[in-house]
Amino acid sequence: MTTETQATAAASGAGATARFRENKHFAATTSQERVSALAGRVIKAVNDVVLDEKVSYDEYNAFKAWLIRVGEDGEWPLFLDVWVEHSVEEVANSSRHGSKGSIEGPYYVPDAPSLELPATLPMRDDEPGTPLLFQGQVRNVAGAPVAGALIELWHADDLGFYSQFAPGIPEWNLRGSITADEQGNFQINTIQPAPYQIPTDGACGALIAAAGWHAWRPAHLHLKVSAPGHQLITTQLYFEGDEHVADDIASAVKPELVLAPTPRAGGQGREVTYDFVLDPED
Ligand code: MBD
Ligand code: FE
Repeated sequence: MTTETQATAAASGAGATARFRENKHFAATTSQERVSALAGRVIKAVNDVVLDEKVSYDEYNAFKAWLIRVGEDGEWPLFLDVWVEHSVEEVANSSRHGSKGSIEGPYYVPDAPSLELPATLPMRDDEPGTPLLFQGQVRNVAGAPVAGALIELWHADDLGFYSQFAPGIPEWNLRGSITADEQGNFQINTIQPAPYQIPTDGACGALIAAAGWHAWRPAHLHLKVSAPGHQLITTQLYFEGDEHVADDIASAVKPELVLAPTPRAGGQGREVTYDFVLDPED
């Protein structure tokens, strides 16, 4: 039987690689000058490390073998999103005045099912985990409600696995598209996700083990919030008290993004309110 606990790096990596190829359209407009400048700097940075650290042939060959394995395991999306995307996000969102963004990571899937308010994310009858009511309002930078904003929410389950990237989970489990009401308000019922561990059996896990690093991201909700006339924001929200909030391997936590849920009034589980502020389109 296929279960979540048999998720492998190669399977989730292959899924993330295939997804990326399907979804992404990148600018074919990068000029020769820009390619030369960026590629030249990356190559020089690597050469500088070789010379400064007096890298041996054994180390060079281990590096070459590891790079080959990253591709074989489908882990280029994972590697890049864990160790590089945070600085790209910092550049992209540096002039925003509204809510803080964070990295998208490798496990977004567009067109998740549309849910009515109050929403409940698709989940199994016996979905493990603490129930969480996530609610709030979407506003613009002037403080006015943004009617009908679209909130896309996706997150890992109580074992830290994502639907469509680990076996044995229903297709849209813990993924949904929610339209806020006329006042920008939304209410979404879900479960609290578990911390996420980088797969230990792939190339990224091998690097982490060889370097003696830890392999954890704090538990997180992934979100994309958008509305006509406003800039889409991609972000993540974390949970106070999670030991990895202070040392996320993907360097994607910001203090403004840490939630402090409270026991749910008159109900099970916990609840938390978080308001999004969208920047106008430029
Ligand atoms: C994740 O769940 C994630 O959000 C990122 C950024 C990288 C790896 C796994
Ligand atoms: Fe994630």
